[in-house]
Amino acid sequence: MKALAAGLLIALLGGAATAGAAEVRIRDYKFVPEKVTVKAGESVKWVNDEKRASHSIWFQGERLPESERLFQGESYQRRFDKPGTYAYTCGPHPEMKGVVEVLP
Ligand SMILES: [Cu+2]
Repeated sequence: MKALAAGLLIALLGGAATAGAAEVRIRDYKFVPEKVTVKAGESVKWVNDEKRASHSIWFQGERLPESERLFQGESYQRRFDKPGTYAYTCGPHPEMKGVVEVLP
């Protein structure tokens, strides 16, 4: 039990210190999961699993430029320093939507 608690603590500390706290896979023209939650200072990584479609990550509401198009196996990562709700879409497929919730 003690070892488990220590392991959990290490996992939590590690999560805060390293990038890539959450991962979103892109498949079947969807962001999976559609909503992820991270803490301020953590990053989200998107990976395209599609064989024949390229996608992008676009936080249009913040007037940020669209990410590069991701082809199969390619990824994009963004760090979130401020708490809030960040909605995004895919540039070429506006019907693909996702949300990143950033907790303090
Ligand atoms: Cu797309």
